[in-house]
Amino acid sequence: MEIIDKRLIFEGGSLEGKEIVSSHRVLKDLKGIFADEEAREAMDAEQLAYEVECHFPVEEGTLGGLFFGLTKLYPGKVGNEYFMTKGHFHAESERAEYYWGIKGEGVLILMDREGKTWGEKMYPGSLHYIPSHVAHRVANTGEELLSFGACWPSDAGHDYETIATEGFSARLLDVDGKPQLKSSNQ
Ligand code: PAN
Ligand code: ZN
Repeated sequence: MEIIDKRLIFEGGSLEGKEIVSSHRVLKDLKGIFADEEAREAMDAEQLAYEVECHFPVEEGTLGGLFFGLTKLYPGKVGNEYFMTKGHFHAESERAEYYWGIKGEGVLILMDREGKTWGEKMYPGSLHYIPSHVAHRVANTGEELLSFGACWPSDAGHDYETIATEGFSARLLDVDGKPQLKSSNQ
C-alpha cells in the first residue's frame, strides 16, 4: 500500500504546500477598526498589518470538516492601540475554535454575546480555546511579528459585520508602555 507525502508543511511559523491559500490585510482594509481613525488615515494605507495562510481541505460551509490557518500579525500601533486583526463572531455562531501562540507576544481579545470582553495573553506555546458565540481578535503587543495557529470547523463562516458596526466593548491600548484593556466608551 502506498505512503504519500503531501508536502503540506507547518513548521517554524510558516505553512507551505500547493494547497495553501494566502490572504493579507493592509491598513486601508482596517478602516473603522481602530479608535483613532484620524491616526490610521495619516498612516500608509498600503502598510501590511497581517497575512493569513490557510488550508481548506473541504469546501467552505461543509459540515464535519476542519480548517487550519496561520496568521502573521505585524507589530505597530494606530495612535496608542496595537495592530490587531479585524475580529469576528462565527457566522454559524455555535462553532468554537482553537488558537495557539507560535512566535511573538500579544493578547487574544474575546467578547461574548452579552458584550463582556476579556483578554488572554499569547506567547509561544500558549493554547486558547475560543468557545462558541464568542467574538475573537488578536493584538500584537510586542516589537516583533506575532504568529499564531488556528483551527476551526469548516461550516463556521465569519461574521465581520457585527464587529464592524458594534465593535468590541474594550480595546487593547498602550498605557505608559503597558498593554491594558480599556472600555471602548471611555
Ligand atoms: C482566524 C482569523 C485570522 C484573521 O483564522 O480569520 O486570524 O483574523 P480576521 O479573520 O478576524 O481578520 C480565525 O479566527 N478563523 O476563524
Ligand atoms: Zn474564527
